[in-house]
Formats: sequence, C-alpha cells, structure tokens
Amino acid sequence: RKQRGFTIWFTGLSASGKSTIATALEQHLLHLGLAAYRLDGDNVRFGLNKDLGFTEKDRNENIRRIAEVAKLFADSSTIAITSFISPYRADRAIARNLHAEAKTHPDDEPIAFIEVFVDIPIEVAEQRDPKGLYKKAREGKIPEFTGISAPYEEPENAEVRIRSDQKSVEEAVQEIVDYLDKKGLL
Ligand code: GGZ
Repeated sequence: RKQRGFTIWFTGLSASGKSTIATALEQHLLHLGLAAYRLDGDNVRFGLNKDLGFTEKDRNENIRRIAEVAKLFADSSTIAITSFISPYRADRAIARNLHAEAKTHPDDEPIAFIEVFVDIPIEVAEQRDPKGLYKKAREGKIPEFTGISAPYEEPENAEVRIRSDQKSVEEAVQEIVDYLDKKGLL
C-alpha cells in the first residue's frame, strides 16, 4: 500500500501563536525533505470557504471542509498542517474521525491525526491583540468573537499541548517534532 501522510491539527484562540508555530513547523519538515502543506485562513477562508463567516453553523462547515481537504492531502502522502481556531470539540472530533475512517482499501492504515493545542490564557491573547480584534470585540464591533462573545472549548486529550506564552517558537516546534518522532511518523 502506498505511504500515507498525516494531519497535524492546530487549535487555539486568536493570537495564541498557532500560525507562527505552524509555519515554523512546516519549514522544519520541508528542511527534512518531507512534503508538508499548511492550510490556514489566508489560503482557505479567502478561497474554498469564502462563503462562510463566524456563526456557529459557518464555523462547523469551515472545519468540516478543512478536515476533508486535510484528509485528501494526507492521503496523497503530504503532511497536512491546519491552523484554525476550531473552537468546538465536536467539530474537532468529526475531523479526527474522518481521518480514522479514511480507508479506501481494507488494508489501509487509518490516517494519523495529531491535535496540537496552542494554549494561552485569554488575558495574554487579549494583551497581545496584534490585529486589534479583541479590542473591537470588546467594543461590540465584532460579534461572536472567540473567547469574548463566542466559546472556545479546550481540548481535553490533545496529543500535544503547548503553553505558547512560556515557550519559544523553536521549543514549540521541537516538542511537536519529538512527538512525531516518538510515534514513528518521521
Ligand atoms: C474569531 C475571528 C472572528 C470571530 C474574524 N471570532 O487572529 P486572526 O483573526 O488572524 O484569526 C482569527 C480568524 C479565525 O478564523 P478561523 O477560520 O480560524 O476560525 S474558526 O476555526 O472558528 O472557524 C481572526 C479572524 O479570523 N476572525 N472574526 N468572530 N476570529
């Protein structure tokens, strides 16, 4: 059977550092000679998912489509790295199950799904506020903003949890790489 890729699924608040760590991880994997591709707001929310906003229903659909696309990348022997808030536990479970059940042939191994929780206290995210979105959300100018006026359901059993306010980007990447190594994925 052909070699499969896998999916590294980042989740965390806006300004948690997800995209920074995901980008550095992608670079690291590419330097190892591995095929890796990052899906994030810039290449998904402005294209495939440009019909979707931030209501609960739209986020459900956003995550569902991203999970399907990540699965396809992984099935094509690429390491898919997704970087979305993905605030709902049920949506992340759907994404995980999609990978577990991705068998087109009885001999197929399930596609590995590694959830990485980029954990940061909301106070720190709000303090950072690189795009001024938390401020706008507090002023009521952005409705349903995650952590302020919309929920973020923390993962309970993420494969990797990173306290991004207590670690450098390099340390965070190393932690993920160590996990992948330990699981025989590299
Ligand atoms: C949360 C929002 C919102 C609302 C716009 N709530 O820091 P950013 O800007 O670059 O990352 C956030 C991004 C979140 O999109 P996702 O596709 O990751 O969200 S989800 O997984 O929940 O579907 C933020 C910006 O979009 N943004 N409005 N209301 N973040």
